[in-house]
Amino acid sequence: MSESTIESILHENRLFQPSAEFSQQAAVKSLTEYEQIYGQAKADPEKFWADLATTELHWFQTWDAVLNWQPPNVQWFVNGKINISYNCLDRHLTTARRNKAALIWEGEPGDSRTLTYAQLHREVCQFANALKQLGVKKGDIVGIYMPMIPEAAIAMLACARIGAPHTVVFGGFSAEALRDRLVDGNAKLVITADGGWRKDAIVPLKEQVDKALANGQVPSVENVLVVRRTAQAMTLTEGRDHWWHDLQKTVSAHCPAEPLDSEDMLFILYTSGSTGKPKGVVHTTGGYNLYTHVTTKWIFDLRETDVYWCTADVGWITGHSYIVYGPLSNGATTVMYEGAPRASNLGCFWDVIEKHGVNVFYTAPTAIRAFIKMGEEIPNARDLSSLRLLGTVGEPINPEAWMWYNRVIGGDRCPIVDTWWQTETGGIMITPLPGAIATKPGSATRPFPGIFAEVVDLNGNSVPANEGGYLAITHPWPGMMRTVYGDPDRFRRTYWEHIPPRDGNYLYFAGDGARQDEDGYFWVMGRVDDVISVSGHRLGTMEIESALVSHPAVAEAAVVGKPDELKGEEVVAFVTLEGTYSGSDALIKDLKSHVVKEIGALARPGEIRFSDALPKTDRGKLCVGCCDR
Ligand code: 7RM
Repeated sequence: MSESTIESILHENRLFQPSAEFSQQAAVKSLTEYEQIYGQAKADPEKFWADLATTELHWFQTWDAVLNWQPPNVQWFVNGKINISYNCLDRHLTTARRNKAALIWEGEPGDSRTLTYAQLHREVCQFANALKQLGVKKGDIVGIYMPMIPEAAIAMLACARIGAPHTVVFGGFSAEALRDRLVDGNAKLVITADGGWRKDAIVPLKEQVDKALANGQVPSVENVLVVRRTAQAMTLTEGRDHWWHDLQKTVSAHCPAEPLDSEDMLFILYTSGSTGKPKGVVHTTGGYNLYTHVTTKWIFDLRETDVYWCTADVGWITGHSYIVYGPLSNGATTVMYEGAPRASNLGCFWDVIEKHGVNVFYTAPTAIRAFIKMGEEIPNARDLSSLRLLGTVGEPINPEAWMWYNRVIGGDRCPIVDTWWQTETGGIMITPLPGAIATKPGSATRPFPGIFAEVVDLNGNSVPANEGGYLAITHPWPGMMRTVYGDPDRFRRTYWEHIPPRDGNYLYFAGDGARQDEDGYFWVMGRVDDVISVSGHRLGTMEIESALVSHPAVAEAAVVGKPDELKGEEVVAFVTLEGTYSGSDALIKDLKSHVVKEIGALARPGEIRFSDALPKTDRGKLCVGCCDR
């Protein structure tokens, strides 16, 4: 964040009340109602979640205990039996939602497709049977490396249906990054597409999978299931690779959802941390289903006829929770868009809103800042009057961007939900409930009912209003991550040991700095660890440093985030070279492509500087723009 942004966040006190019209129709209609619900949840959190689990979800069998909390290990709805694919599909088929659009897909270049709940259910069942035919069983981990096409959601739901945890790897990650994640997760099968569209170009996804799997680098993978999307040239390896459209002809559309244990693993999603390789964040079935369901319902305030659009990629947690699981569990119509704003089509987002009459729109501050730069004539030339509610996620939103979003996109009539949460939290944690909580530009406002957040110091003491500290969550919640896959010790160290327990009560350390103002509103300032955020994407500085030192020319590397007007932060790398190398423009270019090859384009350094030596702490650790925490 720039100093002027920090300055404006510190002095921001404009208050925006939802209109009476919005509040009257909202799920939660007033501050009093929010406080009443929040109070009930506080008085008896287990009853609060259990009541919602009963009224909002289908269970094959009810639970013996709501919560088993043995910090840092947690279980929700112990021994309950549930299937999130059933909750997202089957239960809607016996209602008027059967022939309602579940998924509206807007593809590049110009394709589109709508799947009703009945059609989506059928495809998911077929896909699940194809997975079974390829030997996938309950508990087997399935890698998904897909473009933004309906089959990405279908594949996730098919895995969930048979109890095979998925691990979705963002299609912008490199073959190397994909390989590392498949190895860590011991994936048995990979689902991919021949290619995908990314800003007017085709990304050869299948080719990347071939590279990742080459020379037995991922011995656990037995089969690759390939969806045809771009129809470009590629090769299928006999016995290993299968076209989805071939298998689809052979499989039945009957596949009952497997009753799973509430704590059966639903997915692993890798996210960057301050040290080492990305962590496999583990989420389980029952708690995650409940948490994404209820947050979607109250925060996005969905009505039966709404068209809802979240612009994230399914490769990130936002896509998991708020394109796929949360909206479908609610029986909503969710839009999935394969494209992205680009020079050749600056207005594409607004075209999608106009074409499909989107009512609720959820995007990232980095996108909003890019739109501001393109000029308001572009959205002004489209009909955005269908919009009723706007949301943001991923990084702090600067008040100027908030004001622009409110006026130009929201026409001064749509509440904005600035939602703070993380891969680890499973769902949104701090956010306005749009009919109930007045907003302040740049503040995520107040915790969701059932979430207990505080700003504390490193001893776990609450800090006074308007003083900075660490954002912590003081009680378990159903959507919380269960562990780091294969590394429970790292889970404990990363989230539960920075702050000592208070009277035996463990606090979740979010890794963000924050303050609470005099009204109790939270202002999240950004990461306090060595994680940087480039266009809202989390990257560990150490990951990029490791990528750089794996290049033969590099002796040492130190990476920092530099404030950037559009991207939030930009990667800047300082490197020292091995004896025989000297710095040149050609080497800079080469090092940048090396990082792209090792991690993906999102990690490409904006700047690389050569240096004779790098600063070290007295214990010999590299220290550039960091503290020795
Ligand atoms: C959902 C997601 C998590 C990190 C988190 C923060 C930052 C996210 C906001 C935000 C300020 C927000 N998951 N962050 N939302 N900061 N205001 N509304 O982004 O795991 O990829 O990133 O993102 O630093 O710790 S994530």
